[in-house]
Amino acid sequence: MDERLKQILGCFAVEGTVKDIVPLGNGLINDTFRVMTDGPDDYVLQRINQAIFQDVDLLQHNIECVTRHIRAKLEAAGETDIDRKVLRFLPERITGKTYWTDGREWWRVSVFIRDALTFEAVTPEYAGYAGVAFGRFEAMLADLPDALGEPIPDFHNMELRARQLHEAVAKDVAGRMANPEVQVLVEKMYAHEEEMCKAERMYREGVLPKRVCHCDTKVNNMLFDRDGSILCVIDLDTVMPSFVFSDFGDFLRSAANTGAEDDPNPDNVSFDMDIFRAFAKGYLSTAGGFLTPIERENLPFAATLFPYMQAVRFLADHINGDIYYKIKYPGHNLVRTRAQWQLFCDVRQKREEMAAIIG
Ligand code: GN1
Ligand code: MG
Repeated sequence: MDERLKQILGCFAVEGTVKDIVPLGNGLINDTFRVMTDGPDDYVLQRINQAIFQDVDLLQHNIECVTRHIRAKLEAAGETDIDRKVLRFLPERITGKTYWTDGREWWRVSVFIRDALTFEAVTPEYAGYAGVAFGRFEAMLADLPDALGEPIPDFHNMELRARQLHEAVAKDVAGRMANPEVQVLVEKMYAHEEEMCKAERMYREGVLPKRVCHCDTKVNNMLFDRDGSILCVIDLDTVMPSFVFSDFGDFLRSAANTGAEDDPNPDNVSFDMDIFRAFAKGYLSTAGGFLTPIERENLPFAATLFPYMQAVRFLADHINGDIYYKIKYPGHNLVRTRAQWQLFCDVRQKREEMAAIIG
């Protein structure tokens, strides 16, 4: 067992004796560990990637507000088993804050939710439960009394992401523009730029609101109970005001993909309409009441936006020399780009079919 990790844990009010610390999950940003104890709870220990989340105080403030609010809502609704339905972060012993830092690294600890399942892929039935859960998550946060900051400013702002691609291409720090395939991908992305920056324009025109959204609703950020129902949504780092498109689109980007996010064979990648249908139905059952007509009619746009945005982000990171996402092998971000681009092309052809389902 890593003694340093054990020492860091000692800064938090954990109960019981630590028995083991093992890597957990496969996030692309933070480092995550499961802490086994002989006490009542196991824990999740996480090193926050401070290069990406530069204002950890703001980050944790958001998370504390959100978890407190959801907990109060669940209590008011008379729910049972609440500790498995909302995350709980431990205070650091001296400062009482929900993170510890030595000025070089930032760490936090939450209670590990027992007997929960995570998936990289779901059936239509489970996608339906996920839709219900995301709609409910957004509905619960609609009356959040606290103002949330943006832990990553303009996180899902497509205009910013497009600009970042242009900057990466102009600087070409890693010499990757020499690859003709990269040039072709860049040109293809530029060709769709105006179309895909529609949400920002609608926002400026005052016809599209921002709401508190999760902004990282990929399928492996949800915890399922043994019976298939959703326990809770985890990975709250990016909860912030955004367009509802964020949660709707990013879930489908991951769940409706018939291949992997980084599938080396783009032929495996397509957009599964059965997942779309089930998820949209579930989502509209809980979110339908608060969505404006413009939000609702643009849900098919949202399903196209996120594969596009992710392709742009992966390609920009490839061109920048792989400085943002963890990679498992050289060229991984280019492989991810190809797969997301394939998904975008496929989902885009299904816009009318999606619109007919949304109604
Ligand atoms: C990152 O940390 P993780 O793997 O849940 C990223 C998301 C991307 C996702 C792609 C803060 O999420 O925006 O959609 O990778 N998170 C951040 O898999 O950039
Ligand atoms: Mg995650």
